[in-house]
Amino acid sequence: MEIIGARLYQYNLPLAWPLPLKGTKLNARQGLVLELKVNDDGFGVGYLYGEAAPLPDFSSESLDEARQQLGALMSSLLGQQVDPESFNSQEWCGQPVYPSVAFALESAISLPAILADDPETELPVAPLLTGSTADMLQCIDDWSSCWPAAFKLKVARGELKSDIYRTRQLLDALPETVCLKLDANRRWSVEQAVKFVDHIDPARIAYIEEPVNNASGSFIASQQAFYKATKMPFAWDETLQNPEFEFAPQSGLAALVIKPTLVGGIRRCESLVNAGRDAGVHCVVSSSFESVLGVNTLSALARVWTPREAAGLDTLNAFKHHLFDDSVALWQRLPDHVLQQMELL
Ligand code: OSB
Ligand code: MG
Repeated sequence: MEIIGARLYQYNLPLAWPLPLKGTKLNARQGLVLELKVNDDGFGVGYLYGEAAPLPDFSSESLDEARQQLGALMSSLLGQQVDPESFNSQEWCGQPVYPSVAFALESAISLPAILADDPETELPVAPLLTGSTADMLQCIDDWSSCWPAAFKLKVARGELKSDIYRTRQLLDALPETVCLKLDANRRWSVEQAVKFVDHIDPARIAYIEEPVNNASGSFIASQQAFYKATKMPFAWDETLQNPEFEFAPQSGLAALVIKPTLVGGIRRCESLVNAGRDAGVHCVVSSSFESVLGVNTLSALARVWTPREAAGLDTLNAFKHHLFDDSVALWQRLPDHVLQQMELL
């Protein structure tokens, strides 16, 4: 497949409510959409899309940095042959590529291969509980479809006592067969995490993502100390974003929460999925508040890599409106009214 054209667009989409991140609240989401015009041996001329949307507080790179690097890399790809099965942005570039940029490039170029493998089966998703405790209880009360195996809940954002109280209230409101996946984003001390676990029925918690801070020397050692003290399974999330991280099985490690926008592209994520699967660790493909374009690609990846695993893709509700509503067929150019919503860079 030859790359015969490339454009970069920037979107700015209002969010439905101020989205709490680590230090800030986000009112609008900005990101980049890469459009590649390609000439494929079998198909002919068509368009492929990828998204680079660094998330403030979570991504190592800023939007400006991603824009600059992606701009330079897409120019270097013009007139070049690439293989959708194996294109690796890191190898192409010969130096470190920002995670969001690797995701945009590798997902655009790999899209024909990903969609060729897509079983198009229905993907289980773990719904995200958001808003106030009352909002969450209302959401459970209003639930009318089949119950998912688990909901996801953020903890460790406020007082420990209110976390314990809220978690117990939600567990009481849910059917006994439904679990919670908790996410503490490394905010608890081991003592706090132990106290939390003491008050919660462990049978109802699938795992806690990165429960504790690095007071025990390293984040890895600290999560292990948490597990030793509680026997509550944990999951790696932030840890996977370290480019030096190499997978090793650990006692208590239940899952890898893999966010291609933050971890860096298809090839790296694919190798984590394979390593996790070989070790019998669950792999949960997750989003980072990308637009519907990025989330569609993540859904396809989840169906290909982990078709029976509940994915962490319930983030589109955070948007007031979407870039587009109908999905766009492979090779087709996005409609003009969609492209015109964005700034051409
Ligand atoms: O910590 O899991 C996180 C989204 C953006 C950044 C960080 C996180 C998240 C999510 C995504 O929680 C939703 C999910 O994982 O289910
Ligand atoms: Mg997490």
